Amino acid sequence: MAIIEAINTVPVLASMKRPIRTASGFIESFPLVLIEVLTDEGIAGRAYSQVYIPALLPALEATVQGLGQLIQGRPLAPRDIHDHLLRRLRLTGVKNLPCIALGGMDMALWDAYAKSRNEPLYATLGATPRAFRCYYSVGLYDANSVIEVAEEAVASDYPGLKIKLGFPTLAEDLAAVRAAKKVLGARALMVDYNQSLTFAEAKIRCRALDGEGLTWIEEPILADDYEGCARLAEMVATPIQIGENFNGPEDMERALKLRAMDYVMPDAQYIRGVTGWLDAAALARAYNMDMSSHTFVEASAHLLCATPTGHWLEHMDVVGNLLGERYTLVNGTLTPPARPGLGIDWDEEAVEKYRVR
Ligand code: SMN
Ligand code: MG
Repeated sequence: MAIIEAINTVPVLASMKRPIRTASGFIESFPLVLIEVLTDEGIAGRAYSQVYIPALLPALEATVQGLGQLIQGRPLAPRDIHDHLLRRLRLTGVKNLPCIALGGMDMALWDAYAKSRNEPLYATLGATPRAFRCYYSVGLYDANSVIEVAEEAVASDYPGLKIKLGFPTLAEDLAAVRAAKKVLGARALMVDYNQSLTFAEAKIRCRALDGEGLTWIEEPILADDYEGCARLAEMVATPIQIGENFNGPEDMERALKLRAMDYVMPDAQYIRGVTGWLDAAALARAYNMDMSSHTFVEASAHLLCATPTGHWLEHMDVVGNLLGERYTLVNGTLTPPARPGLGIDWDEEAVEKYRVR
């Protein structure tokens, strides 16, 4: 079995086609740490971690490098390494930066492992490739500006669109929803409050949105207020969606036990990479709950093929400008490439252009 020889990192600020404005923050460009795991057999596993605030990018890179020191010299066995790191980090805890650093590292390790078997990741996971339906995920747009992004979604034949909500008034939220629906017609519309409402305000707004035929209402209140989410899910007919902030499958299990949501959408890094995702997919099957992805388009395209209750793929193109070969949408669906591993191949010139040091 190959041995891990080195872990290299490159911090970048990836430009986005459209910056992401949410009711809880603003992402102009995406702070990423590109992670490369090199083995003694010359294999390079590639993935990335992302943090939403540029000022935290150095801390994330240092955390990835710290984890790298803990795994150098070990055999390329992603599950063993995952468990080793959880044990070594017991005193520190694996939440937030350690969690997303581990998640990105895990994805790079599985990329290397699949490459060592010369097969795409979906094949290593025992799955066949599927053309997964995608929704176009954008930021906060009012009743006027949302028309353009909704038209873009239709023009690219996305079967769904997700917009952010959380304007100062409910009337503005409803106006944006109705303007988008007018353009979308029968296509799906999801909304995302990014944890911006109090429970009292969430009761008012989610009930008011109930008649709008939305596919889901995402993170209306604080992501870890599972009891509050469970109460909302009981009160509101529209499905409540959470999951991008689960730090590992353990958080997901706690939320599931409380029936905190109708749908679940783990984030590939926060759920702790491929290893964590597979545990999460098993939980979603056990609770018979539809499971969607959150960002990390490239890894999610593979992982959803190995997810029994796979639902939607969130299409937010974070690294498209850095890739040598993009993941192309076909009629609003995405199929993982048949290239070995995740299929991520950085365009070195573009990486140089966006790197921050
Ligand atoms: C989101 C949050 C942070 C960065 C990108 C996207 C959002 C989503 O919660 O679900 O797309
Ligand atoms: Mg969200």
